Amino acid sequence: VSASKSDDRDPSSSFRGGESFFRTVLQSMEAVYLNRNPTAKAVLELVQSSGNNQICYDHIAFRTFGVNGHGIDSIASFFMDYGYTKQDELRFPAKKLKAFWFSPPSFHYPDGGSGVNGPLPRVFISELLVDQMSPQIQEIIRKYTETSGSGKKHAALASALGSLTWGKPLYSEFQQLARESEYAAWTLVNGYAVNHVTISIHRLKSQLNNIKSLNQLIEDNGFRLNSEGGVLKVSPDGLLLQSSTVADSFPFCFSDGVTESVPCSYIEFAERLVLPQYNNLPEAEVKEFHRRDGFEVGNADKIFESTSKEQLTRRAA
Ligand code: OOG
Ligand code: NI
Repeated sequence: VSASKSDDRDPSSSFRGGESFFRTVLQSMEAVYLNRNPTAKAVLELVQSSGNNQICYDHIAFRTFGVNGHGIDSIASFFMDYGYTKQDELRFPAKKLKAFWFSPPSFHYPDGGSGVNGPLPRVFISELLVDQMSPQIQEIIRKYTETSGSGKKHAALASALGSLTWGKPLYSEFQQLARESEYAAWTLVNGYAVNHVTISIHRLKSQLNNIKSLNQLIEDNGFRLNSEGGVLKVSPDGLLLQSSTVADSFPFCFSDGVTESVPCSYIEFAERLVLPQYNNLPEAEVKEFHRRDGFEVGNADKIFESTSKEQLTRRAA
């Protein structure tokens, strides 16, 4: 769909065929996400219907178990095969997590391309530092990752299909993980499913292109935003502004026959301000690379809470 005739003839790129496959995989990951997460879907439609036919994704995010090849690299390898570059590491010692973000290759994209057919998103992948968990938790995580066999080699496929690479756990195992790490419990039942997509707010065309107006619209329409540390997360340099909804839940059939509601995914918003050295550029000339890049530990630490029980059960304000 995405490769035009002139792209196919472009001798500077040996990648044109691959790009269309890559985007199709992203589209499948997105379809799983939109089907499972009614809030994310409704929010995307709301932003679109408010005058933004084109939506750019700032990034998409995944969670993994950092054990025996099931961690960051399992899903990162797919993105790196298609031209992504590994960037900075982020550490979250209290949550026993680490993360890397990956920058996209710069492809052409069709005019009017939106979402996965627009400029490619950054990718944010985290992993649970499994070795640092209690022996009981490690045992459960190792049991399921071992039953997945070669599943770690097919993380992207699992994400695109919306399927776990390991067997369904017992409800009691989910609860045990949740008591020690809500991230671990989330990953056990969601696997490689997209954790969130993030709308690039500064690239919106309407008056919604600042995060304060966007947050207002979201709340006016009855959606709840993650309030951890305040709704608006601001990096120390003041240039990366983020917010996110509270995750949806879905009924999960555990292997012991119990069906219980578990958290799934959320949608995030990011506004990247122009770097100080480019402040004199006319607005029409500002490109994405003139803006604050990367991620911020302090923001991310609070955004992780979008799937926490505390946020999900918070009374509507
Ligand atoms: C990721 C939270 C961090 C960001 O943009 O900093 C994040 C997660 O919830 O898995 O998305
Ligand atoms: Ni994010």
